[in-house]
Amino acid sequence: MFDFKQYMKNQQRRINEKLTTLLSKNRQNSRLLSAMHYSLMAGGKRIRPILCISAASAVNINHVDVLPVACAIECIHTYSLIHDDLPAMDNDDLRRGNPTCHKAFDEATAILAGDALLTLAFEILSDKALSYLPHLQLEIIRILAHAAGPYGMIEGQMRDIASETRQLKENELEQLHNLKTGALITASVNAGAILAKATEDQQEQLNAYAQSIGLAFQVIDDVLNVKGDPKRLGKAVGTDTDLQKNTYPGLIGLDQAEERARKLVQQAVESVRYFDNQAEPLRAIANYIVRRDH
Ligand code: GRG
Repeated sequence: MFDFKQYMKNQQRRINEKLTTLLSKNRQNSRLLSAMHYSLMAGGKRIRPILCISAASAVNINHVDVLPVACAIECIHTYSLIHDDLPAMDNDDLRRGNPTCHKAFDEATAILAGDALLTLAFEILSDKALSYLPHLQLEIIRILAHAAGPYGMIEGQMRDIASETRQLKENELEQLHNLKTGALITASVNAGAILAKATEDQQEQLNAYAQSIGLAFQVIDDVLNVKGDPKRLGKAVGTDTDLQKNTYPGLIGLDQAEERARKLVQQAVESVRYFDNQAEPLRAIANYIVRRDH
């Protein structure tokens, strides 16, 4: 029987150890590295890097070591959270139960820590010491840049901000969520699959899996912003309503939003039906996404 809790714990430990080595040099003397470390090691769930690792294992258990790529993805994710919390964006004081980066340090340091995590990610990804085939390494760099950039997460964030003053239609909200949250989640799965040399069919199935969980993840994020426990979430709730954000509960109601997330997770699990037991972590992560309380 697959032990999901233990699996997550083991993967989180591996990721945390690797992130620490990637960032350790002379941190004490550097305000910038301290701020990067502060946000990177603040207790995130590591869902995206674990998805990358799990997708690679689903394709080939003896896969190449994707841990550096997984860690680079977490750097990109952490940068996006630091910048999202800034006064010019969501202006949040708490993240993962701790003061946000700009509160713990200052605004300029937080901007620079985010910038530095993003650029560090691409330094890690392009390291020539990595043992990947060069054309695969280049392809994952392209996929992650695309997902994080103006055709992915940043465009999603732009639409999120621009739509605060008007009601979106459901298809517009879905597109926004797919860009803001889904793109990096999908790229995490696809990067793992590509490095493990997935066939075209496997890549398509994993891509479908990732798109479904990417949207489900954001729908549940919207739901938690309405009915989550602030202590468990480590941040305030009700902020989407205060900022007049377009959300699934706001658009289709809380129950319908939860139902939509459940359906998406069923679709995700269905997408990986031809994979064997090695895809158990992917199935368990999909189910965890609708059950999660933080
Ligand atoms: C500022 C360029 C830029 C982009 C920001 C991802 C994003 C775009 C903003 C984050 C805002 C937000 C709350 C989005 C909802 C989905 C999401 C990314 C939640 C946080 O991810 P988790 O739950 O966080 O994986 P942890 O803390 O576990 O790492």
